[in-house]
Amino acid sequence: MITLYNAARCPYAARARIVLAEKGIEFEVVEIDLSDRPAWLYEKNPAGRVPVLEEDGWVLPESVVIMEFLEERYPEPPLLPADPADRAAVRLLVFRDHDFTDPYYAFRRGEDGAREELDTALGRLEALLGERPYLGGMEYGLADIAYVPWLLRARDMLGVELDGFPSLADWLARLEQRPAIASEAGIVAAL
Ligand SMILES: N[C@@H](CCC(=O)N[C@@H](CS)C(=O)NCC(=O)O)C(=O)O
Repeated sequence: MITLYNAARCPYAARARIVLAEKGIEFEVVEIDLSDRPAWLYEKNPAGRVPVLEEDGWVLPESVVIMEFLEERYPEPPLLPADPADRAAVRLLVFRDHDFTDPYYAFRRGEDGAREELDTALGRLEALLGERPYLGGMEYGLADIAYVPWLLRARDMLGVELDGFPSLADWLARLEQRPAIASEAGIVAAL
């Protein structure tokens, strides 16, 4: 049985939630209050962070590693492309997620100049999505799942309009047609 140590507000945990939902995996959720987290969480993840995935007593932290583990453990439906070069391109995009998340958090903290930096980061995604339907290429998958939690939060919690980024807005609208992403959008709306 799979257990997800989760926090609804956490975009990293959202990655695990979405992959689990896309693959139709049954799992239990243990919600962690990060402002008063239990001491035992450090036994599961010395960093004291969520998400943590547990499978029959074996624990795995780190959202990117969790996504990859789930992809290998439950290969259907595939969320990575078949071709090694295409897979590497997805992994590179995920590896560089901080190019988007750093400006996002700077904007959330209200730092000077952060809005411009966030717009630059949004522009990079817009350029990618002007060339292909999904961040990872022709098919939806882990690259989209890795970024969409921040896009939903930017739009729905931080009031970032996507009007100036039509390919990105279209990508987000297409993703929200998927039950796994619609469910995550619902979680964000309830925060
Ligand atoms: N690199 C980690 C980051 C996870 C993370 O930062 N989670 C946040 C919540 S969104 C957390 O648990 N924060 C608590 C803390 O930093 O003490 C991952 O990808 O899973």
